[in-house]
Amino acid sequence: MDIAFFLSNSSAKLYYLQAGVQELYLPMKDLTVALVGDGSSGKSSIIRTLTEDGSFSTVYAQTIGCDFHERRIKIRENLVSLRVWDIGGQSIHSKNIKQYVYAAQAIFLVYDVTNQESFMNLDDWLSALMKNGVKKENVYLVGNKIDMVDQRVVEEARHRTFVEENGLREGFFMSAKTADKLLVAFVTVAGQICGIDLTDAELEAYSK
Ligand code: G3D
Ligand code: MG
Repeated sequence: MDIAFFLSNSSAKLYYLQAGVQELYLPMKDLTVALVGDGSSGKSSIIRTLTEDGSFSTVYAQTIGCDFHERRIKIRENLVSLRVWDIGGQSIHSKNIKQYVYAAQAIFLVYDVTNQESFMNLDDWLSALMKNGVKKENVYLVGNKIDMVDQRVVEEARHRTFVEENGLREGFFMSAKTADKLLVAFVTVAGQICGIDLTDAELEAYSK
């Protein structure tokens, strides 16, 4: 079975199971986000936190060897089907990377702000993404584990310089452990994909 058909079909079924009657009439937009970055930077934890409220599904896509997750977010009068891919333990050189990033409108390039090496390896991750046809303007830098204030070794200024020098779309900080600033990052990207310019006050409502 074609993977795209399988995913969209299973997504539709879940939608009807989970959505309230009112939501059935909202326009639905799809947003696919792929998480990449060093092992232990917190990719799986980010997804776990994102889906903690249970409004969620997980499908293991055997064909490309990574997990597919989904969460619906209501943004103004739009319902966004947020589909998140977890690369699992695959390495930067994996042949599967191409299939994995292929369908994504947004790539979250994740590093751990307490781990210098995970930041140094961003160049390699970015080249791997470019080699696989990803556009830099679709890449968002994510500095995770900001709750570990005392162990932090990558300062905000270096994060911002990396975003600017590499022409990435935007940078986010978050903590998968405390959920601080996590949902708002996904909502920001969802707003951009939907062409909705969310105000600071609206974004604040999604901040923790
Ligand atoms: P990965 O999927 O990128 O490989 P994981 O990373 O999500 O498996 O996380 C690796 C370890 O970092 C886990 O700890 C996890 O609990 C921890 N972690 C992830 N995000 C955060 C965060 O925001 N803050 C803190 N303090 N820890 C985080 P273990 O001990 O299970 O290996
Ligand atoms: Mg993982």
